[in-house]
Order: sequence, then C-alpha cells, then structure tokens
Amino acid sequence: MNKFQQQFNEAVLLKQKKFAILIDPDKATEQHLDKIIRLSNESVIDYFFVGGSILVNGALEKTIDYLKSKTKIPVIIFPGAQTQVYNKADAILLLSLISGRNPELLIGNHVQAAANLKNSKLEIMPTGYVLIDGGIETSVTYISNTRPIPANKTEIAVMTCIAGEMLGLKNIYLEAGSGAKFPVSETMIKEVRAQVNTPIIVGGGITSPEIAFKIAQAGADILVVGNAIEKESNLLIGISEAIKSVERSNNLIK
Ligand code: 1GP
Repeated sequence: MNKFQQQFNEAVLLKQKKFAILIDPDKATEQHLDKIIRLSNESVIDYFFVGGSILVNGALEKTIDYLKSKTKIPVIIFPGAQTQVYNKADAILLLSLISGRNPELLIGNHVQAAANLKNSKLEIMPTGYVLIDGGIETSVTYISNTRPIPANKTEIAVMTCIAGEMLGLKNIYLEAGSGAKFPVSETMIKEVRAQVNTPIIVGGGITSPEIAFKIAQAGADILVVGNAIEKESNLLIGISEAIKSVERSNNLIK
C-alpha cells in the first residue's frame, strides 16, 4: 500500500541514501529527458520528482507519460500547485508548508485537492515542507508568499520539524529553493536528523558531487537535484556516485 513511504522509512533505518532528480515539466524537452534517462540507466537514480511552481497546461501529464513510457524509475509528483495531480505517477508528496504562515499552503489547498487525491490511485505522502534561506529569493518563496527560515536559525528549523513530526507528517523536506546560492547547511541537517525520526529530504542548491556528499553525510536520506542537472546532465553520474558512496561507508561502519 504505502510502498514509497516504506522505502523512505527503510532508508532511515538502513542508512541508505536515495537520489531523486527533479524534472520541471516546462523545461523538459524530449531530448533532455532522453539524455537523463540514458544516464540514469548507467548510474543509480532512485526517483524522478516531477513538478514546478508554474506549469503550462498539460506539461506535467506529458512529462510523466514520457518518463513512464521510457523508464521504470518511479515518478513522484512534487506539486507546485494543487492542480498538479496525475494518476499515472506513482506517488505524490502532499506538502504542507510548515515554515510559512500562509493558511492556503498549510491546509486550504489540501481541502481543494482532497476529492481529486482521494479518487486517484496515487500514494499520498504527507510531507512537512520547510523553506530555508538559500541566499536568493527563489520562485517558491515568491509564489508561496512566505518567508524562509534564516539559514543560521537552526533552532527554529529544528522546532518546526519537530512540530511537523508531532502533527503526524511522515517526511520532512528541507528546501533551500531551486537555484539557491547555497544549500541547507550541514549543521542544520545534522541537528534536524538528531531530533526527528522521519525521513529527511533535502533539496535546493546541490550543484556538485562534493556538496551532495556533505549533505548525505550530514543526515539527508533523500537528496533532490534539479538545476545543476538541467544545465549539465552528465553531472548526475558524479552526484549519484557521491551519494551512494556515503551509503557504502555507512554500511561498512555498521
Ligand atoms: C528541490 O528545489 C529543489 O528541492 C531543486 O533545487 O534546482 O537548486 O537543484 P535545485
């Protein structure tokens, strides 16, 4: 039933590290997707996350159909809006923007989307979405009309994540925002890891294997990379290798 949530939970228990590539349907040409799919077969990619802040009508469906026709890698919708629900994906992150104080993104949109989600066959993955300042104003802070948690306010981030877990959210997503100048800090990831038991997803500003390595080592269970791979698709090989090397060294230590 909850296949993907179980995989995420197992990643925490077994100290596995998962790698997700974020595909923005508006930017994804077939040529780009083909390249990513080919490279994905040569290295380890665990998930495609698909979604964007603003989407042209039909782009989400088209991208998911294309991925599904060409690869077996699971597709998880990472919705930028309540309309981004499509049955052919495998699962959807049901995001509650718990770092913000915008009621629509805490519960309003969920009410609007509830009937659609209930009728879909998607696995619903309740996720506390926590925006952390990544050094520039990103689309998500602008569109959500919320302020991110300052990068050095680890305590606020930790308490936000604890509250999210206590409210019953199954995953925590620490998000520096697409195109962030700097990713979520290792200190913050380590502290959150020490205080919550849910899987921790980290994204935004992961632009190199070195950064991915540090983020995985700090305690992220699932790492999400978008922009860097959009610009240079070959990077996914090095990033995948860096993430999986942390998993291997964890398993040696066990
Ligand atoms: C996913 O928004 C991120 O959490 C993706 O960020 O595009 O900076 O990799 P980048």
